[in-house]
Amino acid sequence: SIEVPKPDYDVLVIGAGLSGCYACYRMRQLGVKVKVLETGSSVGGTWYWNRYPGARFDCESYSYGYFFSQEILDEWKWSEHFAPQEETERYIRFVCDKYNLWEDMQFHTRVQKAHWMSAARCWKLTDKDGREYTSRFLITGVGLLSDPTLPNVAGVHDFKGQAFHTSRWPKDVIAFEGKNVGIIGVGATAIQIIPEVAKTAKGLTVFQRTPNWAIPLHNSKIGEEEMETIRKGYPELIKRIDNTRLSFMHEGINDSIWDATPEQREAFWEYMYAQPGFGFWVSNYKETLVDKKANALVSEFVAKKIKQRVKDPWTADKLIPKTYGFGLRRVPMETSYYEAYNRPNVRLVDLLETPIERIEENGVKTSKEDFKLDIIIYATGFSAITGAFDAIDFRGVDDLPLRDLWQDGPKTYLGITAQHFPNMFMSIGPHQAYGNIPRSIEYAVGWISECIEYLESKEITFIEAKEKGVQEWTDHVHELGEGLLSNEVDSWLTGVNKNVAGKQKRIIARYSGAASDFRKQCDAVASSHYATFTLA
Ligand code: NA7
Repeated sequence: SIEVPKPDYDVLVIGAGLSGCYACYRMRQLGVKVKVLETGSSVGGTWYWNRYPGARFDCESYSYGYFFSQEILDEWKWSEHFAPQEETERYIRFVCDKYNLWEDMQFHTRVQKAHWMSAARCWKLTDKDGREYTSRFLITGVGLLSDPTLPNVAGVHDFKGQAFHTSRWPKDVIAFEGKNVGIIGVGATAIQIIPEVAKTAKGLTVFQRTPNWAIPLHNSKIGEEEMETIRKGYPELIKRIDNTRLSFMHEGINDSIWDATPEQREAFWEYMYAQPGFGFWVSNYKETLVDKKANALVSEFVAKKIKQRVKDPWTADKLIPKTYGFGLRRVPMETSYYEAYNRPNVRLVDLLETPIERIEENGVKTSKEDFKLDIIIYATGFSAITGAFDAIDFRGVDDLPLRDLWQDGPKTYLGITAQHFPNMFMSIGPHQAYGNIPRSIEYAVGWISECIEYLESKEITFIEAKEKGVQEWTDHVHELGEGLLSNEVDSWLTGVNKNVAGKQKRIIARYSGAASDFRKQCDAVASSHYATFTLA
């Protein structure tokens, strides 16, 4: 018989973002040989790539950081309620320093292929430079929003000025003084960067296709004393977060909009609009995101706010979404976003009225006008959720491409595994509970680590999701999505990206039940010793 070479590693991890760093930590705790492969030059993932001006959390810093280590909770000081990118990047590096994770990480390594080798019972990864790596298990930490996309308009590569996608922002400071800048897109990213660019640019033109419903972030600094209070409150905060639907610190409420008088509603919304963070979105009347009439009322309130804040009535009207209601896409959180349009140097262009015809050497040409620009910023988003998987040639049993398996939408078991892809585990894969992402990551990576620990203890070298499990889980995820108004709207949450062939149609890409229900089901599978999997 042919001798099968021993794999290089027990576990390979793709990506050194929050998933990959934590997976590295857990694998080392298990005492297995692990290697993390990362495209970038350092750790951070989302917080490494998205270094555009204004990039910051819109989830409270202390609810977003890792919870797994008491030492980290005790030692790290957050300086703002919603920390900026540079602080978060520093935080992740601090964690890697603390647990000396660096030595098991390899940077400048873009994984291009991940193939399951049936005979050798291992994964073989190939990077962009043709180097190969093998391991018995594979953990993907490739992120949810990590595969950036440019607009599919003619001439994107013709522009001679500086052009950046927000998530491929250079490390050098980009000066906007004296420059005419164009920003394409008005998603959560654009809504963070627009007020920053507006401060110094000579001219800023915002090219908007679909307006979004944004609400104020109300960020503020955290002093020493407040940080002490936050630290003391961690146990309680962690408990609270465990029980909220989206793992944010904001809790859903049970109050019905129909029990409130118009005056009470108004007062409640005024109060919530003045609160920091996602509260207005997730702690609103219980019908807001499921009942069209209720949704129309809250949308009317936010529209009124936009009209109050934007002086020019044409611009205000254009900034108000007409095709979908408040909260049905991921709500961007803003800091003086609407006020930016009151500056004389800022202008909004409605692409629904006057679409971009092409990008030219010196700017953007719409159906009506030529805009001469020095800098173009593409805040055009990502091929979300499955995009980072599509970007790698994943092959399972019998060389089956993952892209083929997921052609009509993802099919997973627990959002963590897929049939025909043995010994592969996904941290925040499709069909997992999203919301406060590090919470999803810590759970998934924890589940995966315990699973690998069990397999090792029983000398089991093969685990694969079964067709029945995948069918049932995928059906379950689809059922949970029924009745949610957000699933009737095109956005990255429903897997739509008009710039990507094959992403034109809405899919059910995420588990939309409560995070605690998601965890209960995964816990039950672990308690059954993974009885619903094929083990060998
Ligand atoms: P998003 O939220 O996907 O936003 C992308 C924006 O870019 C959105 O306004 C798009 O308009 C616009 N876009 C995309 N392609 C085009 C073309 N071809 N022409 C004009 N406008 C275009 O990405 P973000 O980076 O802002 O945020 C992603 C998530 O990261 C965010 O939700 C947070 O969770 C963090 P459209 O709506 O498609 O008309």
